[in-house]
Amino acid sequence: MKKLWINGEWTDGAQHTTVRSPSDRADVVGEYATAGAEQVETAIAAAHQASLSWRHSGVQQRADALDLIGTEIQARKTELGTLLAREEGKTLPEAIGEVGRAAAIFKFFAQEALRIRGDKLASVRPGIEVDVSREPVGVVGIIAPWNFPIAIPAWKVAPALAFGNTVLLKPAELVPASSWALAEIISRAGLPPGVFNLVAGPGRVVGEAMVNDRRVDAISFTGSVATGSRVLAACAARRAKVQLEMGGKNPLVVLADSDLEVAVNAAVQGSFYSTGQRCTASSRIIVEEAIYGRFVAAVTEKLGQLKVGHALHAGVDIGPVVDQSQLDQDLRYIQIAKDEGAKLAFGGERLQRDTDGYFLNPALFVDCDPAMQHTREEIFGPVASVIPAKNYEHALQLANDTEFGLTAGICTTSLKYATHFRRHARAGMVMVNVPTAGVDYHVPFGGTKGSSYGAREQGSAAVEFFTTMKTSYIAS
Ligand code: UN1
Repeated sequence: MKKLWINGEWTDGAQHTTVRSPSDRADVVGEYATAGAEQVETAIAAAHQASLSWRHSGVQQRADALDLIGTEIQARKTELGTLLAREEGKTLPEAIGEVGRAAAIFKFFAQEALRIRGDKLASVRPGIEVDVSREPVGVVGIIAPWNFPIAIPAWKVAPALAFGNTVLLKPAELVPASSWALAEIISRAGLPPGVFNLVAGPGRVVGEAMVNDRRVDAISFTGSVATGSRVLAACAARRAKVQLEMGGKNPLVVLADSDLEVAVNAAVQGSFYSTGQRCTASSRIIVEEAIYGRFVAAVTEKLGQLKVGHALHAGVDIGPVVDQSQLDQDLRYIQIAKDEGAKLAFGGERLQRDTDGYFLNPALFVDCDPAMQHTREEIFGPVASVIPAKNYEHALQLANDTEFGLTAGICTTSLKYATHFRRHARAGMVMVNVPTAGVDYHVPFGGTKGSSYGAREQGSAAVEFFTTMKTSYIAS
């Protein structure tokens, strides 16, 4: 049984959960403790107490700890990637890549700890100086999703610690294993007790307690729109700082002048890799009429070459769906699309493999109308809808016709259209000739409209959320 890490001690939970691999239900990844009200209370009290001194800790101490964590993650990336692939179902190369990303994030924020800047200005009043500095927010509650079991915890935990906050990490219920492994590494990095706490468990126990407790100064959340909205309401009620990363219905525009191979790769990778379970996935592929037939034929051919199967098997391109309820959701939307009259050009059916897993053939719907429900709501699976566009202007209008605004992609060889799209796409991230999913770790991440709320994550933007400003006036 893997325990919780609270106040510098491995602690029993109130209950436990058995993690099974979505590639093979017979493969038990492990037993993980889950917190009840008592453990959450202990963790919040510990994080609060630790915050009183950790906020004054030296930046070299923080940088050293984060660097050590990053180095160990990197050294163990195959082992940790295997664990991640087993618990979440992304393929082994994708999982190892994600672990490498987590390592890089810790090393990046080790350096960022040294770059916390302030400002010094003359006061408008003679003989007075003004000093603007950044201070830790205090206790940060982190609520992570299941689709990036180590990278997302990393990109919230690392900046929180780098900027002097204490942390309560609640991993998604489906994927406690990677967070446990991360916590075990962090437990040996020399942080004082209570600075980092792993409080795995159900949202209604752990999440609820964190978002409603006055001792938790800030909440960083990635997950669904429905849960994000509840988190926001709870934080707003007690005026806690909050950042939310939620859904996407990201468009990939393919213009007639695009390089067909580049466009097909962007579409297939962006829509279906990681089993389409990314908030950055391209789920609406908007294609100019002049290239429509050739593009659909090429994507369909490419999908026929992909291997769907066990996440750990060599040569597999697409792993299983994460669990039964996500599979049910994917199949429900596939049925909705059929009922709405969208044409299924490829896949969409459950696949049987040697092991008992949630395998789904990627689904490509074509000739979709932008009013259809499946083209408007986030599915979070390997399902993409191709929508025809008359020309660039029409494609841009379709791209922006969504309540979401995370990423928006365009494939074109035209500088004019690429530039226009960059300026007019209503999204937080724009991709030109690259997939909408798959982002760098050292630059800001986040969206507009219904996709995100609050300060951006990652890169140079992370300091905004994880610090607060103090303006001092000094008369000498
Ligand atoms: C990526 O596309 O590399 O939950 C990252 C998600 C996003 C992360 C996507 N928050 O899918």
